[in-house]
Amino acid sequence: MTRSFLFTLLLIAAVAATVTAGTIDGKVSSGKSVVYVDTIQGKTFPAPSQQPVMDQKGLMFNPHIMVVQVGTTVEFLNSDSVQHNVFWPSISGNKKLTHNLGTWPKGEKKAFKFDNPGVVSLLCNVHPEMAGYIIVSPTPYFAETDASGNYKIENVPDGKYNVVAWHEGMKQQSKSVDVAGTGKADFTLSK
Ligand SMILES: [Cu+2]
Repeated sequence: MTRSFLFTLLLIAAVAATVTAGTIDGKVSSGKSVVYVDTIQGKTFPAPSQQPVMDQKGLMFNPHIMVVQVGTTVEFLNSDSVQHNVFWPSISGNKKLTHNLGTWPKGEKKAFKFDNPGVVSLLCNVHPEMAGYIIVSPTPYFAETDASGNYKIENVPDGKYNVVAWHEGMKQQSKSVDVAGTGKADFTLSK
């Protein structure tokens, strides 16, 4: 490797670090929520290679709420000794995106790739009391709040974005945020 090539690499790394250094933070009312940057016009993102696991354990979806980037493949695992089913009636109310993954026994899993952003309401037709959520974010810029509602979205390039806050059982809310190094958005959600 020549010295000038190395220098160019360092320069590229430095510029990249500067460009991706931004954050959006704030607070959402009422407990655990999900906050994400909505679709950015003319921008797509490569599908993540990570495959998170949505477990069914103790007759519950675990985690109860999961947030992933669009294009993510989620593995649905059954850790109980009873059979579980996984289906969703819609994604963000769009019934055309309904899907039934089937029913399977302990230790087996099935994968599904989420190519449509939105709120996936997970249900099990064996146990009507079971419910979970996968929030499919259109961008890689998302975060879950802590229990008191604080969140921080990292690595957001400078720009103007619509930021969405979602909470189970509440009306989701969208706000315009300018990020110049940092951006801030607080949300008060209601039913
Ligand atoms: Cu079940």
